[in-house]
Amino acid sequence: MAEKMADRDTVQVTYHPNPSKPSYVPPAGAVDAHCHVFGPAAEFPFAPERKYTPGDASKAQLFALRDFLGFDKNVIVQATCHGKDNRALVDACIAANGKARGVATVGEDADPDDLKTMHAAGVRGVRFNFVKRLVDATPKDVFLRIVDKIAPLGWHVVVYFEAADLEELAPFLESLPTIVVVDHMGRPDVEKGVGHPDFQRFRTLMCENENIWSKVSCPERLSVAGPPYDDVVPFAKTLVEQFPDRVLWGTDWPHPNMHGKIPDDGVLVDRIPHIAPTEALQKKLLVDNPMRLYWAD
Ligand code: 0GY
Repeated sequence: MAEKMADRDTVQVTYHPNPSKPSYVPPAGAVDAHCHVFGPAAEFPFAPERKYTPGDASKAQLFALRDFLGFDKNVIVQATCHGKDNRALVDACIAANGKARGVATVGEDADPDDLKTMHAAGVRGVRFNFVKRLVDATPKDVFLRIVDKIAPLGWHVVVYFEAADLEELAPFLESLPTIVVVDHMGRPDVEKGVGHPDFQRFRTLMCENENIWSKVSCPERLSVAGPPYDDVVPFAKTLVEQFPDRVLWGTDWPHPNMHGKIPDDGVLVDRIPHIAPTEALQKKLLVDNPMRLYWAD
């Protein structure tokens, strides 16, 4: 299901001005493992090749939301609107004082010294984006050369793609030597149901490749029913129960491109006990798994 894109240069503020306080209290040390910072544009301009222009969403706002929702740490993921300019991400990671890690976007020409500097700031992975409305295509051999550069640092690869593209992408994903984290469960079409061959293909991919993880995030993007996103729960719950040690959860704040359907972050947090019904599963999802992947060193 494609998000509706606004005109490229129309500034879209896509976060709730006043999210509700969730009833669910995350375990101590919980990590929001998928969120972004945007700008401020005056300090960190958006990329000329961007496909949308978000409103500023600063590190201070992100950290305030983290505390308000009962989380302890963030994994900040480079969004396409900043292209390969990771300065806003690195700035936020440094300012978080050990409470944030980052996933950057780099090119095959990335300078090894710059990668080391990013590592020191908290970057632990790179993101490869295959969503056609967000990026122009990058050849797979370029991605493989990037992997050659980042793998020695112990970094992993985060991939974002639509369910319809999985069949074509699977051999590439299976060839990657690092941990591979799939954003938003590979964006299933929730109207097809968890039993559909498309979602089975995704489960099989995870079954057969122990290095492939999934974020069980973004019900607000995938839902047809709308809040509280009950139609997405079976997908996330299936993955959490089948792969409890390879799932991550994130708010996706500030929800790029969700203009018109801006989610309440408190409602998103209150979905967690529905997708991870036991305290043991919640602790793996929110603490143990992200700590192992992002805070091992
Ligand atoms: C997300 C989703 C989106 C955008 C980006 O990098 C991005 O621009 O990730 C989207 O529009 O689906 O994961 O935050």
